[in-house]
Amino acid sequence: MKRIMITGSLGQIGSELALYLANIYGEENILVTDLAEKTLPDLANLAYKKLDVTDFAAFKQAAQDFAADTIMHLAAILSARGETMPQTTYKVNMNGLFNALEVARELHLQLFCPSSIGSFGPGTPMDNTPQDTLQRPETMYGVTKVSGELLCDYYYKRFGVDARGVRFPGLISWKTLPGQGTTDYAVHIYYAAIKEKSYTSYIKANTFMDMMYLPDALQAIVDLMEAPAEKLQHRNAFNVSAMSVDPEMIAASIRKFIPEFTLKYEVDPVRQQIAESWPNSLDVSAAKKEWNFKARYDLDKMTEDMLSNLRVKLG
Ligand code: NAD
Ligand code: AKB
Repeated sequence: MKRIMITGSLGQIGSELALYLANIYGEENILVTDLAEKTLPDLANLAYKKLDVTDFAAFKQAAQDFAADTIMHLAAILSARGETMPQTTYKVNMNGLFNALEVARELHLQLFCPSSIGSFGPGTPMDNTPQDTLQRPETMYGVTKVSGELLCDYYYKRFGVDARGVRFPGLISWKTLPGQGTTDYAVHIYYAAIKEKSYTSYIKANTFMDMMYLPDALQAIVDLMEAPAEKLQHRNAFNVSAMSVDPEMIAASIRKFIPEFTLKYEVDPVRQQIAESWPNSLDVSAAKKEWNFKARYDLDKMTEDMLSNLRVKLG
C-alpha cells in the first residue's frame, strides 16, 4: 500500500488528484500539502499540512512524519504568471524540485514530477513533436521545466531515485480553475459558454496546442507510477496528449451543445508569443509503448462532460 504526500495540492491538478488517489489507495494514505492555511472542503477527510516546498527541513519533516513512500510534486508557478515574477518562479520551481528530489533520495521515496509542453521552444519541431528533441524554451517556466526533466533523470542515474514524470499538455477541468498558464483559455471558454454564451479569447484563431481532459491526466499519473520499472526506457518527461486544438475548434465543439455560442478575440501578446513557441501536436508513442498511455476523452466527449458539470456547478 502506498503512502503518498502531494505538494501544491490545492491547485488545478492536486485538488482532484488527492481524491482520485484516496479512492485507490485509501484516504488515510494521502497527505495533502500546500502554501495555504486551510484546505478545500472536498479534501476535508484527508490529512493536511501547510508546506512551502522551498523549505527543505519542513519538507523532509512532513514526509518523515507521514511515513510517505511517494511524493507527487505539483507545487509550481505556471507559464504566464511566471513571466510576471521570473525570480520567484525560479525559486519555487527549481528549489522546490531540488528539495523534493533530495527528500526522495534521503528517505528512499518514489517521486512524480510533471513537466510540460512549456519545456519546448521555438526551435523545437512543431508538428508531431518527438519525445527526444531540441528544447530551448524562452520562458522562465520553460527553463525550469526542461531543467527539472534533466534533474530528475540525473537523480535516477546518479542516485537511483525512482523519479518519473510526463510532459503534460494544457489540462482542462471544471472543479478548480487553472493557475495562470498560457492554455487557461481552453478552460475559461467553457465557463463563459455557460455563463455568457460568448467568450473573448486571448489566444488567436489557428494557434494549435495540445490539450487533455483532467481525468485522463489523473489516470496517466497512476499508470506511469505503477508501471514496471524494467519497461521504462525513458523515466521522465513522457509526451502525453489527447488532442491538438485551436480556439475555433473548441468553439465549434461547444456549439454542438450551445448553438448560439459566439467567440471573439482580444489577443494578449505575451501569452500569444508563448503559445506560438510551443508545439502544435506531440508524438506520444513512447508513452504508449512503455506504459500503455491512453487518453479516453476526445474533444466532443470532453466538451459534453465539461458543460454538464459546469451547468450544475454554476447553477
Ligand atoms: P496550479 O497553479 O493550479 O497549482 C499549483 C499549486 O502550487 C497552488 O495550489 C499553489 O498554492 C502551490 N504553490 C505555489 N508555490 C508553492 C510553494 N512555494 N510551496 C508549496 N506550494 C506552492 O498548478 P497545476 O496546474 O495544478 O500544476 C501542477 C503541476 O503540473 C505543475 O508542476 C505544472 O507545471 C504542471 N503542469 C500543469 C499543467 C496544466 O495545464 N495544469 C500542464 C503542464 C504541466
Ligand atoms: C501553462 O499553460 O502554463 C500550463 C502548461 C501547459 O504547462 N497549462
